[in-house]
Amino acid sequence: MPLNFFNVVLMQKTILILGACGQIGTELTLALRSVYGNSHVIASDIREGSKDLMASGPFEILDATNYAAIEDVVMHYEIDEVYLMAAMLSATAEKFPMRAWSLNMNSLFNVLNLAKENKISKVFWPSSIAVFGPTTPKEMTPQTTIMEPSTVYGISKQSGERWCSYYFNKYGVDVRSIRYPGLISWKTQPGGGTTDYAIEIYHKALSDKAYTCFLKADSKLPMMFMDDAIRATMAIMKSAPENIKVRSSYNLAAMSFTPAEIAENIKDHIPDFKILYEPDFRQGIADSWPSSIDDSRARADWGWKAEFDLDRTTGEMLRNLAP
Ligand code: AKB
Repeated sequence: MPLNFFNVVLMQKTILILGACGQIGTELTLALRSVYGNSHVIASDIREGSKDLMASGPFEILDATNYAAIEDVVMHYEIDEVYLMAAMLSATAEKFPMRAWSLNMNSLFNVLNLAKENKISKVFWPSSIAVFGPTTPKEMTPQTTIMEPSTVYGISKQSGERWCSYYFNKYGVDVRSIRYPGLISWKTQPGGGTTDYAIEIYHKALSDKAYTCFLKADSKLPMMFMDDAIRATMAIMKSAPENIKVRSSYNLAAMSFTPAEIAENIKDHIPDFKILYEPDFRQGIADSWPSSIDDSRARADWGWKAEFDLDRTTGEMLRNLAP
C-alpha cells in the first residue's frame, strides 16, 4: 500500500506511560513524543511533572495500582503500548516494605492483565541489577545466574521478572524488560535509590565543591547515562518479537565505577573538589549488588551497545547542571 497521510495516521500507535514524572519517565516521555508525535504519547502519574513534560502533550492523573482507572484511560485513548515506569526504589523500599511490594507488584499485574485481555498489545516493564544478591557472581554477572536478592526492591523485581516470563509463556503477552543499572541524569532528580549518589555528587560538586558520600570509596556499581537507557528502552520495544529471546529481563551495561573514581573524574573539571565518606544503611544494599554486568545477550539479540563512558557522562552532567 503506498504511504499517504491517512494510512500513516492509521499506522500510528498510541502509548501510555505510567509513572511519567519520575527520573526515567520524564525523559522517556519526551523522547517517545519526539518519535511518535506529542498527541500519541499519553503521560500519567499520581502528580503533575516538570513544565517541559506537562507542556508537551496529554497528561492524566493516574494511580498505577488502580486497574479500573488505567483501563478507562487505555479505552479512552485507544492505547496500544504501556510503559510502566512507576516503582518504589531500593532505599525507600527498605523503609516501607509492604508499600513497595504493593506498588511494584500490583502495578505490574495491572498492565500484564490488560495485555492478557488484549486491551493493549505490548508492555515495557523495567527490572534492575537489584534482582541479584550477595550469592551472585560479582564481576561480569551473567544473564542467567544465582539470584537471591536480599532487598525488598530486589525481591519485587525478581518476582516481577518471573511473572513477565509466565505471562509471555502462558498467555503470549508481549512484555519486554531491561535490568537497568544505576541511571545518571540531569533533567529530573532520582528518588530513593542506592545509586543516587552518582547524581547528587555532580550537583554538590558544582554548588559546594564538596560531597559526603553515603557509600564507601571502593563500592563499585554498574551505571549508565540516561541517554543510553532511553535508547535501549526504545530499541528493545522496536525490535521484532522474534529477536526478544529473554522474556524475563535483559542484563544491560555501560560502565562501572566506585565513588573514589567518579570523584577523581570530577576533579579533572573542578580540581579543588573534595569527597568525604559516611556510609549508611545503603552500603548494605550496594554490597549485595554486582560490580559489573555481562550484557552480551542484549547485544546479540537486539543490537544493544552503550555510547557513554564515565568521562563523557561527567562532561555532560557538569555542562548541563552548570549555573
Ligand atoms: C536503585 O538504586 O534503587 C535503582 C536501581 C539500581 O534499580 N537506581
